[in-house]
Amino acid sequence: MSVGSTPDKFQAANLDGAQTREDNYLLASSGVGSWLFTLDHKRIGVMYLVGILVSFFLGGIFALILRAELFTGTKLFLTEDQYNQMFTLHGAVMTFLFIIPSIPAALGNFVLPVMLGQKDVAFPRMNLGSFYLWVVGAIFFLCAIIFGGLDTGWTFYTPYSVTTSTRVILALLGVFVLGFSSIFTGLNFIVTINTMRPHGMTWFKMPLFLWSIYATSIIQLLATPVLGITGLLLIAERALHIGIFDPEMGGDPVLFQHFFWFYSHPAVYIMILPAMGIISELIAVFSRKHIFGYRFIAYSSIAIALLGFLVWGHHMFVSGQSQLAAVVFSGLTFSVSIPSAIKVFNWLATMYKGSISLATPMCYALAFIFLFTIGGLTGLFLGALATDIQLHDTYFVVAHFHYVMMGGTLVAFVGGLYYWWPKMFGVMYNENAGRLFCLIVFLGFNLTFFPQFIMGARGMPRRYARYVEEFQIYHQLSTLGAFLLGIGMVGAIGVLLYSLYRGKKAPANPWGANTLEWMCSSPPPLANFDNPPPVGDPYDYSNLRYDEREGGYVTVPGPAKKTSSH
Ligand code: HEM
Ligand SMILES: [Cu+2]
Repeated sequence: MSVGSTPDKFQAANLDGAQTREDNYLLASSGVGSWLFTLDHKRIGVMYLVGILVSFFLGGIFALILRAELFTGTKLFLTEDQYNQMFTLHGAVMTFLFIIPSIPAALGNFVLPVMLGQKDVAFPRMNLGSFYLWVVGAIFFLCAIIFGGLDTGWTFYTPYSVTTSTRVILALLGVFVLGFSSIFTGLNFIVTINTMRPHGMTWFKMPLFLWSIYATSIIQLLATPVLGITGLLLIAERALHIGIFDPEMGGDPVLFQHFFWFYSHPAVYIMILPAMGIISELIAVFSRKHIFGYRFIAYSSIAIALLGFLVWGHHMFVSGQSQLAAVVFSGLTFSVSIPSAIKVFNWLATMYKGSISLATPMCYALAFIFLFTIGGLTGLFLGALATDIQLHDTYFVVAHFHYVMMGGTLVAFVGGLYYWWPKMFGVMYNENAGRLFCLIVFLGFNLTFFPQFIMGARGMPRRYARYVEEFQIYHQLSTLGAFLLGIGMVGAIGVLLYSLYRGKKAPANPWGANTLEWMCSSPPPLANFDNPPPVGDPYDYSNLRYDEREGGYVTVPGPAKKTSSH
């Protein structure tokens, strides 16, 4: 491909390092108002990032409180009621405020238009609107926490959620508003990808991160309304005493579970698909090899999105649904493993004989593959009808979903954050510190959650504040791991924040990637590109060469040259 025609302007802007205000979206205008009313997707992405990290911090504190209480089987400092509230808030904040919006709304918002060589998303006002809906939803959550708490679990299972005196309605209003935020983001991304791909970027020249965001957006659009309506029904039932889900009033609690999981199973793919998209980018770039099986990875994102709609009943094997339904849901559940496994095989094949560089984002990508594989395989134990009867509602489930959500999505999010950080803020972080904290996160994570598989398989139920002595050793390992993990996470974010003050100036293309966002300066100018950048194969690295003077990669014209590994 010919990227030799990269406009000279960009090169010049990077080389002398003197950016004007227009060359840098962070400086383009100043004052609080210029951020709060901005329509620039990059600034909206940064605001989301701040909000999401604050939520993560809050959810993390709740988690450490829970784990500390569980250090012994008897009461330390939480009553049973307080314990119930604590695990509910931890789960609800992490799920609704952090992990669902994390990659699409923060990183996606920043990266997607630049990856398309565009100035912005299709509907910039709607984009800002969806950020403020997120803020309003978060405020409802905070109000629920402050004015009486919530103790239903993040799943709001009926009939308990109809009868508890905690603030179910406030929390549900929060979920409802957050749902609209998610729908708007998805809609915006679908329209942007459909209508704003630059000349030459056919569907199959689109970076895989964008494929994964597209598939995610389809789920956000189709599944989220079901959650919103379920929330409204539950509010109506509590406020007006209409019997919908509560059998006391003639309602059906299993109906609630159907509605809830019809959203919430697909929602787990809202969490994991964008993560897989990031991993595809990282594995190719840091192996300096063309991604293996591009089309399989692209199609498998869509397949996961569609199959994900058919398996919700695997959360309900013990709910009293019909035997036939249970068998069918169990069978269908296994079908989702196929496209997931395809991705893992393709990542491994990409790395095979690649020239692998263990930069921090790549360390997170490798951690992802390891942890996600464990999470996915243990999902099969849960998806198989017979084994799930034993494992249902035990710590095995807790371990499973933390391996996929935290070991998967969160690890990919942090990897992606390290990867795009130089682009976002124009500074390089300290590699050795980045790698060190990645290792601590990895070790802390496994120490926290691996013992939970064992205690779950031995019968330790989830959501209990007290337990018998037999389980103590597993809980203690898990609690120690959680604090190690906490140190790792604070360190990992700290390394990035520190770079804002002390980091070296970032070149346009520090990693030698070939997707379009690396063809504008770091940080990007307000309008991203003066001229649309030329589009080529996003995974062809043959024309990129490391340039000492630039401190990053530059595009060289002409036939393939051997690339120096970073
Ligand atoms: C792809 C990423 C995945 C994510 C993010 C994820 C997330 C979750 C979450 C959050 C739960 C707990 C729900 C609750 O609070 O009750 C859960 C449970 C479950 N997961 Fe996954 N999961 C993933 C993949 C899989 C796969 C691949 C399978 C099967 C092939 C699977 C099978 C199950 C089953 C059967 C349960 C219910 C277990 C029970 O409650 O008895 N999951 N998962
Ligand atoms: Cu599920």
